[in-house]
Amino acid sequence: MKLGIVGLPNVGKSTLFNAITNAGAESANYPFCTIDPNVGVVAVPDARLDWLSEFYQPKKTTPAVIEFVDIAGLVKGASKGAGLGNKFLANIRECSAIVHVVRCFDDENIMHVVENTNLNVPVDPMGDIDAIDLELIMADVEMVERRIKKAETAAKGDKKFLQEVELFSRLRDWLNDGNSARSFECDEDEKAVIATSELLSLKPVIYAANLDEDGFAAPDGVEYYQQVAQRAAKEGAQVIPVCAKLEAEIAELDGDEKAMFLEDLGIAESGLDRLIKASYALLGLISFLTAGEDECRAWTITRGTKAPQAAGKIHTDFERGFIRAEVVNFEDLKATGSMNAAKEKGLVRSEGKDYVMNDGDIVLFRFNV
Ligand SMILES: Nc1nc2c(ncn2[C@@H]2O[C@H](COP(=O)(O)OP(=O)(O)O)[C@@H](O)[C@H]2O)c(=O)[nH]1
Ligand SMILES: [Mg+2]
Repeated sequence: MKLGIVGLPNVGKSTLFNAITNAGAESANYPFCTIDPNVGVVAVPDARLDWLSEFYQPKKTTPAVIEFVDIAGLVKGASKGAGLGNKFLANIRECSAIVHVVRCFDDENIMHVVENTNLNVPVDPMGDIDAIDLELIMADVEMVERRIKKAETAAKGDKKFLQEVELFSRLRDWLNDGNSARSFECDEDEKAVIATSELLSLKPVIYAANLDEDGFAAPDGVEYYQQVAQRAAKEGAQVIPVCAKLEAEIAELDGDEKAMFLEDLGIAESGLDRLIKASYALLGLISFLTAGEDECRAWTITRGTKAPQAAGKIHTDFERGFIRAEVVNFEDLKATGSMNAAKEKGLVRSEGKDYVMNDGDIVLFRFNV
């Protein structure tokens, strides 16, 4: 599952992407952090995995990863073919969620452009968000129009498709009013139908508010940031303050240096780490862990996954021959200090095939094939 980094030109997308890719390179165990120049794989920061790795001193530590794509070329008019236009929109279509970078810093040396890439206009986060949203919405209108036509044709043979015509017509009107598909109100069945249409403005979004260093140190006092935060709150979306330039510098530091640098800045966690974690959550992903002297590892599953399917992430045999899972949640292990102590306290449970995995479960699967 990939996240697309979108935004107007010069808002800091590539700077942020490079920071992300560098951070990936730093977590030594991931050999190919850049698949192609615009796609980067990054380790998901996980204090639990760090703790386990410290505890077991394994030969290998393997983090969970997610992919980011730097999607360049979006300007106002892209849905009509301006900039990289449709190519850009196709790139977003392949992503499961969107990180929308919004420029929240002034810098007279860096042009702020919205439509004409030669025309410098004042920094305006709300205008930027509207401009990008509108491109996604206009692209969606075209998709929905096509869907309506198809349903109309199908309805000639089977009346049940009239419902689809009606639903997508309502959605088209909503989009035409400048609203995102995300905020379209309908019942669960209708939602499921709309979900099959791969609309851009339906994808979940996180706003990355790109501030300068001073702004990043105290984002709540920055007017630009407040605007984005309010907008995000209204949409039920998250906003993460970042300073792309600073993140790029932080990403070049190793573990201890990084901790010291952040402490100097008075922040507990880099914006990038927060963004990566929030992105992971936005995709509906959680991690379970396996731990031992050979390897400590975080595995990615979607929320709601049951034990046998989680086992299948490790090996298909684990799923096929699943017997039970021995589970202790990380917090219980940490509190008791060791696996044996956790066992003595009865905190290591034996779970069957209907067990729904929790984030941070440490698991040993029993199987027989
Ligand atoms: N002052 C300042 N400049 C930044 C920041 N982030 C990016 N820039 C600069 O803005 C310019 C455009 O950034 P870039 O990442 O290439 O933007 P993109 O077009 O969105 O990919 C570059 O010169 C960056 O160095 C920031 O946080 N503060
Ligand atoms: Mg760029």
